[in-house]
Amino acid sequence: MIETSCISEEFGREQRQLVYSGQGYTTNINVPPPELDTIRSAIKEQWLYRIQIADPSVVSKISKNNIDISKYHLVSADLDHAAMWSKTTRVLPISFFNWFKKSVFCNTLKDVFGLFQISDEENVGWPNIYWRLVRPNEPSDIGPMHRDAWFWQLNNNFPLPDFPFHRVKVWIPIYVEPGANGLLVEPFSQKRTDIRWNGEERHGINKPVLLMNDDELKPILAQTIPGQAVVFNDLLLHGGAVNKGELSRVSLEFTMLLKNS
Ligand SMILES: O=C(O)CCC(=O)C(=O)O
Ligand SMILES: [Fe+2]
Repeated sequence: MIETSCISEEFGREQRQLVYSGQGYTTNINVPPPELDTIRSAIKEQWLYRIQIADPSVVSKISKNNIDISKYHLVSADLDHAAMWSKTTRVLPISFFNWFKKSVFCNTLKDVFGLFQISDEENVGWPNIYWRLVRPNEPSDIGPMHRDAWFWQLNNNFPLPDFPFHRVKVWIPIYVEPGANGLLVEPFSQKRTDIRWNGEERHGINKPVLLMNDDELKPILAQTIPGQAVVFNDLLLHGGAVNKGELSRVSLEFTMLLKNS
């Protein structure tokens, strides 16, 4: 059975206005708590499985001490953290996508934005819904401020749908401490025309480099609770905030390729 959401036309119009022509994002679309539990289980399973491959003794330590993914920083020193979490290891399996596409959350997005596909920029063969870990006080776990559109401009090998489309990004906090960690956004920055940046090749991937001084950007930390998504314009400036909390921050992301109407 396909779950249906029960949002009004007006709610949908307001959210689209916020994303496309207002502040550039909305935080009004939430993952219902039971669905957040399912997402947490799926991420934890993939996290543990990857650690099992890297070093089974760390899995024993995790089980014995009942360490949850939000306490990952307690075991990451036993692992080759920098090497083991390439993006493809964090793309959830197709079975997850098959559950997700019938979820209330996914159907709410469809009711607000219309029909969409989720992009497969890692070329794994199914839509890329992937998670991210940001440990406390680890500046190297976050990237600089950017527009997601830059990645698409720099990489012309990303598979595309067979319909005219535009992109909107979805970022969902899974374990987050509001005010201490999460996503930085600059409201209205999708409209800025003064942003200087460059492309640079690193590890065979073209990555954008921001050419702005810190005082030229005005990022704020999105105050979101677990499950409260940030749905944002492809041109919005955003980035990870250095984690000033107690827990490892876990978030989930995907890009909607929305059918132009
Ligand atoms: O979670 C982060 O640190 C960055 C997220 C991001 O860049 C995105 O969702 O596009
Ligand atoms: Fe991004």
